[in-house]
Amino acid sequence: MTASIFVLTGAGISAESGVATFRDVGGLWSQVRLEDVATPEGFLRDPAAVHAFYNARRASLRDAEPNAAHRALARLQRDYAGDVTLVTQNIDDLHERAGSPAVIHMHGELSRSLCGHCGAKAEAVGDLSTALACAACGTAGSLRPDVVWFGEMPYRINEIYDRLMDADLFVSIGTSGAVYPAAGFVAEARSARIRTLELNLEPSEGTSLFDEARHGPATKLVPTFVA
Ligand code: BJW
Repeated sequence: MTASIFVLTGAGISAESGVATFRDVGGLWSQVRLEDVATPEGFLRDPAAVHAFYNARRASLRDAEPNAAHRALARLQRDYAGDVTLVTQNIDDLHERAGSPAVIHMHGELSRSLCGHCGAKAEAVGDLSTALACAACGTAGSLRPDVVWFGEMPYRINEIYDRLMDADLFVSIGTSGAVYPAAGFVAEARSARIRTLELNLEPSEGTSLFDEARHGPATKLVPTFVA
């Protein structure tokens, strides 16, 4: 039987597309406090500042292009005979633009808005601001980026665990392993005797838990893995 593959990606896979990571030197968390921009409390305190942070990232994403690593994973999803589950922590759309047919965005998507009042989700066309009203319920000032902040439940988590437990191989690409629950996937895969492989620029926090770790840029490592 053909092996099932579960792939987890993080900010490192988009780094060579010019999208900033969080915890690398010069990364986003050295420029802004995560408590201010990536928590529900930060948004309540200063929604305009949080909108400005995500609007700037949405605008710079328009100039970014998928790289060889995104394209290799799209090829794997299309051509591999077995199941390939692609879960990303990234809120960019570079996997989709590279041609990936199915992507689970466990931390949400920059291109979408979420109404804090009625829960409606919509395409975020242009900048979000406190002046906008929700198209579904009409509440003014209720829109936020549809992303998962600290203290919130990642999306589709039960489906993710089900797919992880069904896999024969867990591959972690471009993530520091600092943020749960994704950081715990390697330990859970190991306890279920699923083979584990890390592809990352440098050893992640959980590197010793992987059966195998290859270190280098994603645009080199991922195409080699897929070939
Ligand atoms: C390259 C490269 C190249 C560079 N090639 N590689 C104590 C213990 C355990 C847990 C907790 C705890 N206290 C609190 C928690 C929970 C908390 C948490 O994990 N906190 C930690 C800080 C400890 N987690 C949560 O609150 C989560 N929710 C939750 O737990 O709900 C309860 C629950 C219970 C049971 C089951 C399930 C859930 C929610 C977390 C939400 C995270 N949100 C963010 C922001 C999203 C929106 C946005 O983008 O702004 O998600 S934070 C940020 O970190 C973002 C990322 O997706 C996430 C992970 O970052 P990532 O992708 O790993 O990036 P970096 O920068 O850290 O690493 C990049 C890596 O790439 C590096 O290793 C580089 O070397 C490498 N790299 N260039 C290859 N070219």
